[in-house]
Amino acid sequence: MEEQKEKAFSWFPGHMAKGLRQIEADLKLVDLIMLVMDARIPRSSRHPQLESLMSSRGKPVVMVLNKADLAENAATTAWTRRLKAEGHFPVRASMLSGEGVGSLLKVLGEARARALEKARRGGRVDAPARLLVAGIPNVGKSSIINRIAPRGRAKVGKRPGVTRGRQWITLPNGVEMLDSPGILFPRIEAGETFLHLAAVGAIREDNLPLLEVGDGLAAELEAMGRLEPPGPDETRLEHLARKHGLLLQGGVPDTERAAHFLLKQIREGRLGPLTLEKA
Ligand SMILES: Nc1nc2c(ncn2[C@@H]2O[C@H](COP(=O)(O)OP(=O)(O)OP(=O)(O)O)[C@@H](O)[C@H]2O)c(=O)[nH]1
Ligand SMILES: [Mg+2]
Repeated sequence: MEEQKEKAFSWFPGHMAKGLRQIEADLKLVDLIMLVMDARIPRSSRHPQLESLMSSRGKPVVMVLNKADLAENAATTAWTRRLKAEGHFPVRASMLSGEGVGSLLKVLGEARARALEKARRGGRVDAPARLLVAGIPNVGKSSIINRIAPRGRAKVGKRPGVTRGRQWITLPNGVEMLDSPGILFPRIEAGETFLHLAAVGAIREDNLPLLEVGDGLAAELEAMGRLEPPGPDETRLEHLARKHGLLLQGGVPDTERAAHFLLKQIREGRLGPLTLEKA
């Protein structure tokens, strides 16, 4: 039990606890929040603590279902519909194709108009619209800023944890965007959410129990009919290793490399559009 607890906590590094406190403070400064989610896992990429902080502040939240290019089209449509029905404001987006960028710009334009109106009512001439971009690691927060800002300068990278500190980026049209480091939940129980966060690269691979995660995801993909089942005398990872020639000396299947290979295939969309969580 104690060991289990420690395990669950070890996915929440100190800088993420700090990140959440920072966001709590930053919420006071902004007019609008972009909660960036991963369209492949719209359930697990939400952030309950972050959302309750946001709703307690009463600031409008736009839910960006990013990486839609990697997700199944119909599934993303179903999610958009469901989130709307629940009273949210979802925008499906891809920073690869540029899908959704127009909608996000429109939202920013409206926020700017509201900020101006508020400033004028207060007797001032001008006021920028301020916006916080937040979400779990590696969902594309910085990429969104770079797409929107004409001279985007937010640091982007394949691994989670690329953005270390908060950074304001000023747009020429009177909008200021605050990039924030990705944050996870303090407790992620082993199980589906954990597997899915691992699959989309929200958790650093060197923090993962690679064999368990690889086997769990292989089982899920197999059940979805997206991965060939193993033979009777081999495990899923052994099968995958043999199939892709990932062998140790003596022809022994390298299950660790097979798990790494599978994760990489999922993350990079090599298995085709894939939505792990359906609406
Ligand atoms: N296929 C695809 N890749 C994307 C998309 N958006 C971002 N990426 C890639 O995802 C990776 C992470 O992007 P970032 O913008 O650094 O993500 P982030 O949320 O700022 O990550 P942290 O700062 O680490 O929390 C990069 O390799 C991006 O090129 C998208 O819509 N589609
Ligand atoms: Mg970033």
